[in-house]
Amino acid sequence: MTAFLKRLVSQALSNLRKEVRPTNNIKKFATEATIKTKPYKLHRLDTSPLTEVKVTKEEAKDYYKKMFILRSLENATFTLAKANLIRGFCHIYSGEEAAAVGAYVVMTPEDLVASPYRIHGWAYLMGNSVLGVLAEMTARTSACQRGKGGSMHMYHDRFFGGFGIVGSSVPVGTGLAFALKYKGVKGVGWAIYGDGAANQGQVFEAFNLAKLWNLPCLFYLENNGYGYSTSIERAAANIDFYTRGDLIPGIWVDGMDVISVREAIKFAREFCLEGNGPIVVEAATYRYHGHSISDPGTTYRTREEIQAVRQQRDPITTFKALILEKGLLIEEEIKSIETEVKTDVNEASERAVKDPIINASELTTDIYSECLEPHIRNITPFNPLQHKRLGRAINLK
Ligand SMILES: Cc1ncc(C[n+]2csc(CCOP(=O)(O)OP(=O)(O)O)c2C)c(N)n1
Ligand SMILES: [Mg+2]
Repeated sequence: MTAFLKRLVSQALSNLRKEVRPTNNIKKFATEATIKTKPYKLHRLDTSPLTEVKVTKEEAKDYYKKMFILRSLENATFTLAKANLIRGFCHIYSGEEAAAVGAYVVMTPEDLVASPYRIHGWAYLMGNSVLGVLAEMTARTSACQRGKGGSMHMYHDRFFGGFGIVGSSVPVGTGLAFALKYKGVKGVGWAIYGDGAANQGQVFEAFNLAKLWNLPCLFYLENNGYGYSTSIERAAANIDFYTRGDLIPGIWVDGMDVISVREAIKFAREFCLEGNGPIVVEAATYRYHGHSISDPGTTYRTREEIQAVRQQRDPITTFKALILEKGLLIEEEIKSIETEVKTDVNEASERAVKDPIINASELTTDIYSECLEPHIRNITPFNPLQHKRLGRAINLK
């Protein structure tokens, strides 16, 4: 009898244990998870960024939301441009979200950034609102630079733009690093550039000075596989861009993986701040749209290629799958982030075409920081335009 009872009790306990045994469902409520990064490639470095890291629920939520905002912002940009509500140059960043968000989350307020013209995402991350960015392109009063910059030239407190001359963000970023070192500020100067820009002469001049003067400069290459309409293989004799700083160490990172980017950039920032001088980080990413809004982007690459990246390596869907699998976020939380972002971006997008168009008098406003001449010459000498000073066209709210 006792043996029978013992068996019964042991059976009941075993059943109970089965019920509370950790299952996939329980994993869904993790507040922190260990994540393996993608392999890095190194140039002139003995140590590597971390390959296994902790990611908290809050971080996962933040990165997912930021990437989703960037994608939604660009979807809205594309729609407005196709409807001719955005005129002129317009370069879409979709596909490259992990490269920006993974890097941005490591920055500190001391860092100063210069970037190329594909900047809507960076302009948002660096402090502008979605409305400010969209309205800058539709030339409405809510624009972040009062319409003076447009798609390629957006700025913020420590964001120096937005450079349309390919490669020119590199010497400017190097200059920012010089300024930080000169002033004794513990920050890093960021020179963000593209794979096309990487072949420019000024890049190597900047590399040389940065290494010679041991500047805390992070040369951050967003390699999206293509220049204007030319693949890296057709444009560069050496496509291992992370090795092209010569004596400057470099890291190659999978730029579609937000956590790997974060770790590579974390390592690179510390490297600079520890007095080791400049470093190159190459993030291998991909752009889904054509070079600009006027390029369908399918004459020099196949639709299948784009489709394959979207399906297999998309930075947002792969991160979503990872955080769901790790239990950092559940489906409902992801849905609620997406709904909130879509609503906000839709509202911003509507306002970006409803707010008043910027007055033409702005054309002669703030051309110089000090108006030495009261008037600006017009198309004829008889009707000069008044020169006005309103102050910095940077929206710091
Ligand atoms: C000095 C200079 N040369 C050429 C151009 C024309 N141009 C505009 S974008 C571009 C390609 C740049 O490619 P990449 O650096 O890879 O940036 P991505 O467009 O891929 O972001 C070229 C050649 C320019 N704007 N400036
Ligand atoms: Mg490119």
